[in-house]
Amino acid sequence: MNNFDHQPGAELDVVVVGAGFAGLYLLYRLRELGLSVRVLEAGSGPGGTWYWNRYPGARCDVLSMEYSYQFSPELQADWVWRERYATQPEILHYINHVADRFDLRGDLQFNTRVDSAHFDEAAGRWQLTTDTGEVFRARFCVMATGCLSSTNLPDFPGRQRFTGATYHTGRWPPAGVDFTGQRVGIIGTGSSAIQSIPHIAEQAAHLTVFQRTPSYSIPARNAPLGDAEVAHIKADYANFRARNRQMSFGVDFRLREEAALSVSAAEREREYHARWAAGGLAFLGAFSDLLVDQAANDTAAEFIRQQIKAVVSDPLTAEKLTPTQIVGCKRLCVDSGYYETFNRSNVTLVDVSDSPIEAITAQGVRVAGQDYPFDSLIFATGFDAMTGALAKIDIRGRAGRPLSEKWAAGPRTYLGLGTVGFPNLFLMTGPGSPSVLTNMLPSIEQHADWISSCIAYVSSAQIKTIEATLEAEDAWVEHVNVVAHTTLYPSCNSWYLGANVPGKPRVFMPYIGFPPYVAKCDQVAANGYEGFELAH
Ligand code: NA7
Repeated sequence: MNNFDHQPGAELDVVVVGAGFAGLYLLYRLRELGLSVRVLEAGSGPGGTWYWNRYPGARCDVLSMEYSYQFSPELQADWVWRERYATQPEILHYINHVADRFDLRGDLQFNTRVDSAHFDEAAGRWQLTTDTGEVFRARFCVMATGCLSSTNLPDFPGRQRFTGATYHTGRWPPAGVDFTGQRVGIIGTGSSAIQSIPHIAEQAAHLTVFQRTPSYSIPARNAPLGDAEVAHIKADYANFRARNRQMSFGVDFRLREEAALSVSAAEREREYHARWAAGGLAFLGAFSDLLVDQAANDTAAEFIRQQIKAVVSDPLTAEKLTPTQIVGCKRLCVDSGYYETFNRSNVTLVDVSDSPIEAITAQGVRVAGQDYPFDSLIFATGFDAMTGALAKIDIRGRAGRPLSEKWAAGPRTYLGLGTVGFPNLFLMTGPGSPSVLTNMLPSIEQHADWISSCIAYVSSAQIKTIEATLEAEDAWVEHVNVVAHTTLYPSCNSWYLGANVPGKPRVFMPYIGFPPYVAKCDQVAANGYEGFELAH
């Protein structure tokens, strides 16, 4: 193991940006190679999205026995998850445990935000500057900056005028917030809002929810993990993991092979009821064609609409909460008591789909001429997903060309791992890779394994630079797009498409299909990194 003690201005083999799940595991792999590495992280500790998203009720929507590293059999044998779906504090505890257990902290530098990353063509080095005034030079630069790390805060007129407290779910104060006795407003009804609303409603004197688009949400049915269930998985963890890696999303949705309309209406109803009762994202595995056939999707959507109607007592509120779009097109939410919360007398739903938020005033929020006064206002308005964190860094490649200029019409990558004009730069779970349409953990491990093997190969073969070819990149971008258009995903205004951020180019960013993607990456490596130019 290399315990490289970084001196200011010293040359590194690799500089990694971000100490979330991706940055940590990549560091582990690169250290095994004996490389000098520095991981730069804006937060005061490891965890990435799990460091920042501390809002009440924050939880992963992938089962904890799956949402964890698999690179170390000892780690996965020893670690004990307490609940089916892990809470944010438990996940953060796990990440800190991993940092300690594998002695990673020596190469992690916190409270350091990377401002720029420029490729010095003459020297063949990346040079990074930080908000701490430091400069780092390295042969390779890896952006492990996360898919959901750059918050989206819409420019509501008058936003600065509000005199009460404001919060963004993705930048929650570590000490937590006590809303007892307060009038609280929350803008947004995506996953973060759906998880936090039931908790905030229990504390606040009154909670007002501003909804632009209703989301579909499936009950989590969270519960403590039973010893027998854990023992069963742990007895054969490696095969459990191997099986799940063969699933399209890298996670077991218990996919049923029939098409929705190939079975009787009664059978469909039975299946949906069973999935609703079991809870979670596996609802989407009810039939093989829910995400590719509109008529099939309609049957699932209609089932969920009926559940909302059955849970929410006030018919007008139920109607407002009822989505009309394609289910699963925007990320499906997983909740604990979300719809039930609207039966509380201290919760009000305000539909802003027809009359957008007019202004934020000193006292609160104005919609359609009506003022809603608050003590605290929460923005649950999501993220500039997948490209947002990269866009915040001044990244420049050959001839000083900014990445923002190259990606002006949307991100262009080869395999989501590299981009033409930016040699020796790797992206982890970048646009064009399966990333957010998978269980992130196996995707992260697959990328870290691939990138570290690639760096080992390039270093041992005395190759100076590795860079995607334009031909390979163009073909991959086209392929990602073609695959996306065989599904229903591109048909709604989701963050997968960048549609949630005004002015962001509308491009479907994740690659759909984990197993074919892994096969392609393996084939590229086996063929001497085909599609990349290796320059001596
Ligand atoms: P999401 O899912 O992007 O949700 C953001 C919410 O904020 C969504 O309901 C938006 O409505 C709403 N929003 C955004 N801008 C506005 C404006 N200008 N006015 C009113 N409402 C607005 O983010 P989350 O943090 O909840 O979840 C992100 C991911 O984290 C999630 O998918 C999981 O993977 C974990 P819209 O739907 O755009 O009409």
